[in-house]
Amino acid sequence: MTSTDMLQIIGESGQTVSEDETGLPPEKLVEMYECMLRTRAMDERMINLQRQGRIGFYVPSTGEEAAQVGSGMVFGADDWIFPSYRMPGTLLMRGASPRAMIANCYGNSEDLCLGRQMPVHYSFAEQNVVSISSPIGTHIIHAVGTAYAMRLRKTDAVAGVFFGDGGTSSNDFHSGMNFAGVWKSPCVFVCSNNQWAISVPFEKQTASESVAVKAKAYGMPGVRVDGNDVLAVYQAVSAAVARARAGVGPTLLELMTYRRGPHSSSDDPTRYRGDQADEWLSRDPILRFRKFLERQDLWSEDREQESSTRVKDELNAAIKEVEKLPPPPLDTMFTDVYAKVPKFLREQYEHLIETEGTGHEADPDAAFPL
Ligand SMILES: Cc1ncc(C[n+]2csc(CCOP(=O)(O)OP(=O)(O)O)c2C)c(N)n1
Ligand SMILES: [Mg+2]
Repeated sequence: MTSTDMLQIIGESGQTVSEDETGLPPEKLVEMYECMLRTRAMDERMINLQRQGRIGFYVPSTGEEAAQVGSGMVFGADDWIFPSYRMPGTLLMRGASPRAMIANCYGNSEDLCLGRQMPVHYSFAEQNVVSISSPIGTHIIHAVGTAYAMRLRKTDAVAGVFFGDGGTSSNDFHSGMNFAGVWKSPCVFVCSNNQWAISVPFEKQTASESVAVKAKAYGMPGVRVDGNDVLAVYQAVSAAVARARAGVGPTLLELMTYRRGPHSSSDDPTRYRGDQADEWLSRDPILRFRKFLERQDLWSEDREQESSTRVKDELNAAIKEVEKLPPPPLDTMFTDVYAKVPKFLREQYEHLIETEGTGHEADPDAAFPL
């Protein structure tokens, strides 16, 4: 394969175009499909909430569901996930609860970060999902180090790190790839090449013919994958995880996909791009997988109706409940930071308790510090 060849299993009409080596049983295929539907429904619902002023910010991922769900399915419970901000499907597939994700976007008492993180910057300690970082690329070196630590501890756990095409221009991408190549850190680098880094197109991001080709310089395989083909993604990530787990070394995967929507709810892509997004509508990853399942008699119009109604009802019920929750208790600003609250924080806490309710702290014209 050259660095611009692309692994594809499902063609655009749902037909199999190369051997399906995934060995996934029918119930797993259906589970993946439903997770893709849930991811899309969540995207639509959350963007609407943002437009209605009910949450402050959201990062949509419509069109990238196969890349997310196909990779989320692969990693084991003891593996580590270092996600990017545009991959709710991976987290859902790993067992993260939609309710907790919604609570994070409201920053309320059920938010696992207790309102301390930006919306969409989830972390799920129980699922070994490390907190999403806003600075692009910084989590790449964390993943490489964590994976290496797993090896030192003589476990067979691996780390998966997810980033975008823009992330490959960060210093940390190169440092991380270099360290992982030299030390054979059991790490899988997953780049979702959605062609855009906010308003910067891929061809302005790099002079390389692909992201995958960059792997060669760091002494690891680089594989380009059709990121809108959930089975190709699953197969490529599985092979990379198996390779890392066996101690052979890291792999760089480039999942070719497209960011159909804006970068975030704060962005307006009509200011910098034409209508390529329309072209990608016909390569919709959900539609393609649906056609594949229908060819195998695993899906039907009736099942589609039942499933999408159920998924939307579940989301609406979760939103209704989460929206009623209060903000995080005030004292959690001070607790839950250090194992033992240090003296200076205790003093600040006591000062806050003294002043709370006096109106003093709420005076917008008061001199800083309040
Ligand atoms: C170190 C750093 N530089 C710049 C930014 C601003 N920024 C936020 S997202 C982004 C684009 C990232 O693009 P990509 O990696 O392709 O991910 P995508 O948004 O396409 O999923 C940039 C430049 C940042 N968050 N961190
Ligand atoms: Mg991108």
